[in-house]
Amino acid sequence: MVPQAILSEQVVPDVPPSPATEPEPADLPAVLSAPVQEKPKSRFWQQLSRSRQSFTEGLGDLFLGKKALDAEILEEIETRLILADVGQTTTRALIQELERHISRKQINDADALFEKLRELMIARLQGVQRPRPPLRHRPHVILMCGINGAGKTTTIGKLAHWFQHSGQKVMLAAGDTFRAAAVEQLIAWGARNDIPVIGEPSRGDAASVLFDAVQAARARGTEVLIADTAGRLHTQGGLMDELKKLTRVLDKAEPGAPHEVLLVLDASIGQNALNQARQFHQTVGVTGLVVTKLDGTAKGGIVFAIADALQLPIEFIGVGEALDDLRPFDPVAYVDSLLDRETP
Ligand SMILES: Nc1nc2c(ncn2[C@@H]2O[C@H](COP(=O)(O)OP(=O)(O)OP(=O)(O)O)[C@@H](O)[C@H]2O)c(=O)[nH]1
Ligand SMILES: [Mg+2]
Repeated sequence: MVPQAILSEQVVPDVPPSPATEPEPADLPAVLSAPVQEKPKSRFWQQLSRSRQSFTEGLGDLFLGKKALDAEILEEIETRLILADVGQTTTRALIQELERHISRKQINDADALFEKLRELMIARLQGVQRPRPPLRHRPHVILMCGINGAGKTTTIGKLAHWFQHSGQKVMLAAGDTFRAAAVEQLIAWGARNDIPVIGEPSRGDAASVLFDAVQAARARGTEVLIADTAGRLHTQGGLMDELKKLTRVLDKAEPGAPHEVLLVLDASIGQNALNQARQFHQTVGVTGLVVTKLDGTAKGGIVFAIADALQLPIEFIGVGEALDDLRPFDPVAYVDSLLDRETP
């Protein structure tokens, strides 16, 4: 590529030439007449900017112009991974794999090292990538759970939009009966998506709301029913039992339901997400994860720790508060956005 500075020197002179001397565009060599434009970065790339910074700050300089491999490079990579909250275990494993490739002379320069790091990171995430489960049941019932403020209700709003966009008829169940405001919040998401919400602010029993919602979904031929639940700490035994009870009630209302239990994890809490996930999984059998708030955090590396430690499918990631800020998890796009690379 011709550097921008050289182009501007030749195409945009300080004093504009007179029209008589200005060459027609056709006379210019193709490379000079073409407007020089950097490919616009995707919204997703921009949303991951904080995590990307934490990954690549320093790394770029280290790789730039450096051909020989030395301990300094590996140490810097290790530091970057830890800072981005990849966690000790996964970081160690990645560094050891890089060392193995270096000692076998399979990697000989910094470029190859960077490429191998990318490959290893993608492979780890691909281990928890699954195709979306088919919608074999009508209604396909999804139960959302997670600690307070993880992003459950917001994710439901975005998920409803995603299903609708793929042509499904969706209904929501306001199973967070602890707070009247929670029901109102879900009703607002329902209105935004123009879909029905079962539940009223005054109803106090989550189990009966979910039961009624399944009946209503069946009666209306709804394809996907998404149930909200109250936030609870994984350490609150009574509330965790209540969550288990909700799964039993759903099964009674529609045998086999819930067909998915999605645990919503807030990426910005870093390593604490791991313990939460283990407890929720033990109690209700989580089928998949949604990792939220990846747009506001520098801890995007937590996704690798989650993948390694839990081996649960990461179904979606949340990268903002707008309706279309939920994305099916794509390991290649994710790693390339973190490492500041363009996905081929
Ligand atoms: N930046 C960003 N904010 C998010 C994302 N997901 C949720 N939020 C915000 O996080 C806050 C909490 O979200 P909620 O959806 O209310 O969380 P919740 O898990 O339902 O909370 P409780 O019902 O209180 O347990 C809200 O301000 C959301 O807008 C995300 O992916 N990115
Ligand atoms: Mg909520």
